[in-house]
Amino acid sequence: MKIDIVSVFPEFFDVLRLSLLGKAQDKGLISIAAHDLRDWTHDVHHCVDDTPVGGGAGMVMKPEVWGECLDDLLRADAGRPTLIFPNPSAPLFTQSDATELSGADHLIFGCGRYEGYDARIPEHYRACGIDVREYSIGDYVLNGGEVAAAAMLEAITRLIPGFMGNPESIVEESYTGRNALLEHRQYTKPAQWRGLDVPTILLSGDHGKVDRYRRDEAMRRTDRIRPDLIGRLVCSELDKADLALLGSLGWDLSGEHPTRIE
Ligand code: JD8
Repeated sequence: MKIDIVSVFPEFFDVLRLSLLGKAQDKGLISIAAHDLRDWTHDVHHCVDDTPVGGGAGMVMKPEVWGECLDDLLRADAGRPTLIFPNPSAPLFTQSDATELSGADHLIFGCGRYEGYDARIPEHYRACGIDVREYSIGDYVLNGGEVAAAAMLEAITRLIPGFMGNPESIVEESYTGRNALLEHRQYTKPAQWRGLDVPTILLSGDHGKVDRYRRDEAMRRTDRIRPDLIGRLVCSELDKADLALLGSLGWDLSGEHPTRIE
């Protein structure tokens, strides 16, 4: 996978040379290049922004500069490119999006700053037939798209086959798959620590009981912390123990998805 990142702070992405992302680059699984948007300006001040049309506070990123930059990166394309713009006013980026995009040939992240980028930038490239995505990473406001791009990039690349040392480690994770649940709590040695014990069942050596305990805990945590995820489960795909537990937690299981009994 080829990854280009455009930002007025390209040095922000030096961090991507660390840890697994660095190893994945060394293994040739991915290539990551961060570009300074100002390299595509032609004025002495390297201006990338201007006042909002219609008035208002702040500055908006100029379409001309983005257009010249993205045209160059798309021209040097390595397959079917996907253009991704972090944007707080866009749909939430999910594990499903990360899974889909982990199969992409070429990702180009466009990181905005100021009040954001001119809306015609994504509009233009969609009109050119490019796969353009705009995503938010959550309901809070950041100062720019760089943190969001790094988060999405990590969520995507860790799913690329060969990226994680142990592929099993991404199978049971939260938010993964059609019937996604939050993960159960994790423990390691020692079994007693500062008067706190690990759950006894985990020490039983009975893998069937341990699996059931972890599944029940995942259900209980999801019910408490993210009941919206319970509402997305498919009842016909749950086993009897799942259904019994959800019923005991106050969920109606008569429909396609669980609904909270009011
Ligand atoms: C891109 C500029 C800053 C946002 C005026 C503060 C994503 N979940 C998220 N929160 N914030 C962003 C995000 C923020 C950005 C840009 C993403 C480009 N800003 C702007 C609007 C209000 N300033 C984000 N993904």
